[in-house]
Amino acid sequence: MPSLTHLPADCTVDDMLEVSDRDGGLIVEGWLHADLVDRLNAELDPLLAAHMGTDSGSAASDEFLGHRTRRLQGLAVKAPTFVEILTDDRLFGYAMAIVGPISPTVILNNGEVIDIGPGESAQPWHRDDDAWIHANAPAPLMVNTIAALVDITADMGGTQVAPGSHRWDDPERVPTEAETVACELSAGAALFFRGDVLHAGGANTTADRCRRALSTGICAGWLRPVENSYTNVPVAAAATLPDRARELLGYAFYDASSIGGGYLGYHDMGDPKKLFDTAEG
Ligand SMILES: O=C(O)CCC(=O)C(=O)O
Repeated sequence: MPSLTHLPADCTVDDMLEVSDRDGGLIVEGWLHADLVDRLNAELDPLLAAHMGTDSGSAASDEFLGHRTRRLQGLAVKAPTFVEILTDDRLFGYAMAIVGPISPTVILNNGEVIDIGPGESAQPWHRDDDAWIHANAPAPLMVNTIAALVDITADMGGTQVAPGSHRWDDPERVPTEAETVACELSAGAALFFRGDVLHAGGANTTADRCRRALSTGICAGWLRPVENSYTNVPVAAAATLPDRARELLGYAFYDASSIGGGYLGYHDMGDPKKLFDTAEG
């Protein structure tokens, strides 16, 4: 049976890249400290309790997202502890190393709590990169992480992964059960994977346990992300955040002139960072 490599909490980005290149994904134990997980969960508890279900306006999208799955975005506003995760050096380093060959900067694709409830069925196998079907780039368009906010067992809907599927020639190939792993994660551990790896949220066959996890996806700076951070985290909220968080939320100019590319994301013909200039600065 295939497996994913577990790296210790103090692993380096280079350690992660070595495994990621071979398998497409890996697990970092203890990526989030227990106190951070506790703080984030305390912020999320009332939001998830009040959750009304997903109504995206598209039946196909709702089916994909899951009728028994509670999802939350806009976390930099709703659950400020998320900003500590968003600005993590290793997440940034992993994303830049993998997406950097096709983009000088990266932005947040999605910061999303995914709470898979009892009775939820498994998602279809997919690659995150397939959100942008015509991009056809020579490197992954994004990386994703699924961090466990509770202890996650396979029967709660642990993420299913097909290790090595980033190297498959046939884009239509569907993994057999023998080619897949259902990730079991201790609270605080995180699955890291490239956007070209086949994966899916698993079925939750338990009677009463929710699989609470945080997906933090980072994509090329020139893409339209899954999450609309400008509406979810408007300017006034972004103004309170650290520089890296703002940049990852898209409040930064994209300049690819050094690699023969163009300029994107002007605010009023300038760098959106000017929005945050202080009178003194
Ligand atoms: O929840 C998971 O484990 C994976 C979710 C996922 O792949 C998605 O929603 O696109």
